[in-house]
Amino acid sequence: MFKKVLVANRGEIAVRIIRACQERGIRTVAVFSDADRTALHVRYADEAYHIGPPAARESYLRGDKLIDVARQAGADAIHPGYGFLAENAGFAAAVRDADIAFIGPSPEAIEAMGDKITARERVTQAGVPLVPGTPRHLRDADLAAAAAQLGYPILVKASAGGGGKGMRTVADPADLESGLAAARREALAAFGDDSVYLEKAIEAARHVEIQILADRHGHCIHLGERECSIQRRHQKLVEECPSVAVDAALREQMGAVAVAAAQAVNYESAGTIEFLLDKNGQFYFLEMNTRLQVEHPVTELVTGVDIVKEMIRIADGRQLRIRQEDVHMKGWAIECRITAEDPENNFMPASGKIVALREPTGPGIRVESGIYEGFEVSLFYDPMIAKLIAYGETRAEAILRMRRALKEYRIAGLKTSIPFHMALMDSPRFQWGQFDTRFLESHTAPPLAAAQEHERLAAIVAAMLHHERGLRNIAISHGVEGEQGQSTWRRSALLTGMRALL
Ligand code: MV4
Repeated sequence: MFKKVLVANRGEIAVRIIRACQERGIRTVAVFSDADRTALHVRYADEAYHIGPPAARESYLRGDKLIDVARQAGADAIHPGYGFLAENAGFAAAVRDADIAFIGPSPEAIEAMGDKITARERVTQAGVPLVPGTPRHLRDADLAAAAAQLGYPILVKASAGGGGKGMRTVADPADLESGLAAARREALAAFGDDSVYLEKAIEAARHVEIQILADRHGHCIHLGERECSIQRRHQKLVEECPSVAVDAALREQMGAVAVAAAQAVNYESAGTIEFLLDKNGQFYFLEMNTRLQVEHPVTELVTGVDIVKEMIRIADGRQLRIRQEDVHMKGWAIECRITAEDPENNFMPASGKIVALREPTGPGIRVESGIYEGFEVSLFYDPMIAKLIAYGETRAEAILRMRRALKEYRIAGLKTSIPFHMALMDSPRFQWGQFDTRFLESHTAPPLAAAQEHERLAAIVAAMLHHERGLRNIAISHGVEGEQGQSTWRRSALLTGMRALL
């Protein structure tokens, strides 16, 4: 087993990896920029090395320096965490060439999945479903014919785009010509390439992803799904495991497809296959994340698997010791990303000294934090400063514990996303699990007539009170559209209903 691991990251994820190493008896090496001299990961590691000024490209992104430090410290492995160099195939290759183990997938797998077109080709051959669409580089006349075939609404996507950039919905054939022209203009301005392609628009889609683990001996398993539809501008804010939209049969199907996708690139380590899931339970491959993800703890709590420890074992060449039939999902976990952002001011990034800090604890609560009282949060890095994860026997219990923990949480000195999460946990549509990727963007849904809503809520609460356990999800109604004018009564009725399920 490795004797010493260098953690090429900062913040909560560096702390998480250091903890896994400590438990395994592996010594740890931290690296830090000028902004992180006194950071938590530096304090927790056995040794720490300064790698440069605050700007990431001069510190945490300097692969050459990181490898030098690993050599100097005598580390036999490097864990990249997420972000920074985690999905940089060149870095993974350089680490390998330096005779240091990379705790992650091979450079070849990172490269194959990092390129959208290659990834789609490789997984299609393995039978993974993609959203029906056209090839790239068709002319407008051919695109119009293809659109008619696919059926409206369609989505125009920039060939060179990604992450939702340069995406545009066309609902009506009459708008296709102008939609294509506008999309080409935007694509040219953003990517220097006006090539676009079409996909059938998946309406009211959820973002559901499958966690996989694969060793280098050909074993690959999945650890079920995570629901990640609560996003704002493609930044996830809340994740949960399992998803209210996935039952055991769908989980088995999606899991098998995810394993096939991973095997298509001879994947090794922990990885995630992202899907769009539509209202009818059809799912479509989006992309594969070839790294440990921010939201891995929700899967850990529900499956009991320590994903970071498994990554370390796998990188050491061991065989997976968990078989698919040994993976059982029990209970429900929800994660709120605590960011230094002002939710009341368009999520404006915040910075400053943490002048007071009280982190929640108690039953079912896990906090993954990169901060302490006195720490200075800068604007140099990602705004996520901690993660709050609540576990419960049921989704309702997880939500009630999350509410309780959010109320206990005190971070003084800068604005955080905590008030946003409090409001979200009290939102009926969230509580009922009735949301998709548009949830945070849409303020357009008309509120139901008050009386109708009242009646429906009464029926829901009555049903909840009459159901004993066994209800894993509190989404027992069709849910209401919109939530403007949420009354105190409404809120307390839901809480009563949820508490009745405990
Ligand atoms: C889609 C889609 C609906 N239909 N494709 C956005 C980012 C990019 N990776 C894929 N995205 C989407 N592609 C079709 N054919 C809806 C989205 C989408 C989305 C996907 C995942 C997570 C959040 C999202 C938010 C808005 C739109």
